Amino acid sequence: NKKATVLDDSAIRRTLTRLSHEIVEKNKGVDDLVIVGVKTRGVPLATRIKDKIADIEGVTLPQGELDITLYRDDLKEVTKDKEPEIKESSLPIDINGKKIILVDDVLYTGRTVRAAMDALVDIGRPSSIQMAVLVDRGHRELPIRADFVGKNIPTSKDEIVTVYLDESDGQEEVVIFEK
Ligand code: 3GP
Ligand code: 5GP
Ligand code: MG
Repeated sequence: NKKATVLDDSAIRRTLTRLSHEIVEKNKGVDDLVIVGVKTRGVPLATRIKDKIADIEGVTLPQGELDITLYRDDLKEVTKDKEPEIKESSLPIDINGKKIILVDDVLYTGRTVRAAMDALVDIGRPSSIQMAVLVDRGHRELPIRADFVGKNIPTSKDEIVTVYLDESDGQEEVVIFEK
């Protein structure tokens, strides 16, 4: 039950370009940055940001990924279920002293990010963890925020923000659906 397109292909491209510039600006360059995508759609977004930063700064950052399992049968029951847990992580380098840029498609309750932060500090001691998301749909249940937000989309809990990316879906669009 489609309600509205909130980002089309050019809007997604421009948004990621802006986020990439913001990341470089806020960090005064790219020293010690490591890009980490949250599976699944955080991963292609992380790759795109890494590529854009390479265009901007001439440096290709190390990239890793985290696979966080939600243990949810019904996505509506996000909060009633168990906490999300790390299933797998793949990090290319020692993250001690590194500035981690976590990348995900949608930020909602914040529980996935919390699990991701847990995993990262288990693995090493990054000097900082920053969060970049394409869409912040609100409804946080933890004191977590993103440092870099593509678009704030105020949603009701009955809505679903669906992110389609070429790499996984063969199209580029962010759409709001009514459940
Ligand atoms: P992703 O792999 O692109 O991150 O959360 C697991 C998957 O379910 C996510 O895919 C996400 O796109 C999709 N999803 C769609 N709507 C919702 C929702 O309302 N809540 C959650 N948790 N996931 C959703
Ligand atoms: P949180 O843990 O913050 O509730 O949810 C974050 C994770 O769940 C993200 O990885 C995201 O993919 C997924 N998610 C939560 N809500 C939505 C949503 O409305 N749309 C999409 N596409 N993903 C969502
Ligand atoms: Mg995601």
